[in-house]
Amino acid sequence: MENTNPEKLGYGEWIRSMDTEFINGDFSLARVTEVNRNSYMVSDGVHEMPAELSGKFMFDAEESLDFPTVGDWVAIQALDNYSLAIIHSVLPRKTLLKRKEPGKRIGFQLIVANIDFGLVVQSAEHPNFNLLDRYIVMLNESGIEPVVIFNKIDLLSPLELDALKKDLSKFRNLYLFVSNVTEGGVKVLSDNLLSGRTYCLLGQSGVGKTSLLNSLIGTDAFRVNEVREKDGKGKHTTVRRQLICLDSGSIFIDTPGMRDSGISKLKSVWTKHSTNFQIMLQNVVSGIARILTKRVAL
Ligand SMILES: Nc1nc2c(ncn2[C@@H]2O[C@H](COP(=O)(O)OP(=O)(O)OP(=O)(O)O)[C@@H](O)[C@H]2O)c(=O)[nH]1
Ligand SMILES: [Mg+2]
Repeated sequence: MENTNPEKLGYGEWIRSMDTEFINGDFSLARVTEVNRNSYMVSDGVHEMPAELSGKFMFDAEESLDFPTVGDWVAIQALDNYSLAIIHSVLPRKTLLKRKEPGKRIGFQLIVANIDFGLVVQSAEHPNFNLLDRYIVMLNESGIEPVVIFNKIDLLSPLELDALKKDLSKFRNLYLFVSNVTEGGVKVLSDNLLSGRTYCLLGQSGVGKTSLLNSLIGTDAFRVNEVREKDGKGKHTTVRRQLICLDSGSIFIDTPGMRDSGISKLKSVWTKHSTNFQIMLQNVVSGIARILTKRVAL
């Protein structure tokens, strides 16, 4: 692999174990950084370029699951001095986050692939425990570690913060409080991000996912927008999923706020009394414990 840097994109042992089967001859390895309807952006860690699917790929693809999504590793052929890539195949996925397509009986919309941690962001001012529940179920079913983040704590009075902590007693304090305004909690998160791991920001529009990404990067690189005062809901500022490499070595995927209906079809199994609740709680615990205590060098 000359003049490429897949390590920057999270290339590690897992993908190394299978890339020789897919990457040979004229093909090289890249990761999908953006999807816009049927056009793609891919990166090999040095060059980011638009990409199209090969004719054979289009012919062979049978269902939505066969198509690339953000975070996928793909075998490409770079053309015209890296101005265009042809995608020949999608490498097997470590994890896949998907949801049922609205209105269709069968069929999935792919959200992101190959992520290690799902950062579920909520506004501390307008928490939605029901939705949080469903995000955790969705991540759990996909084998992705959830990390729960309550943002905008600067908007709460000390009394309101105490009340929220009480509501959160079922998390046994395993969540992070952050503020992009005071930057409280941002350093804790940033210090504990693992190099080479992929994190996906999830949550309703307006909760501050992109703002958190900007705080982590330390610039206003990505666009954010005011929320409606009435209910604190956002206006869907981020319109597409995008993969970004942080200087610290971790990889982030920002997503547009999912409409609540998008995941409301999921049956919640997370009730206080079920065994599943205990299992999920343990997963949340291990997810956060891992993010907070381990730094893994790939
Ligand atoms: N007070 C306060 N406002 C914040 C904080 N974080 C973000 N905001 C504001 O919340 C609004 C929405 O932020 P975004 O980062 O665009 O939210 P988002 O979750 O990316 O929204 P979508 O892209 O629509 O999904 C903006 O006006 C931000 O300035 C915070 O910690 N405190
Ligand atoms: Mg956004």
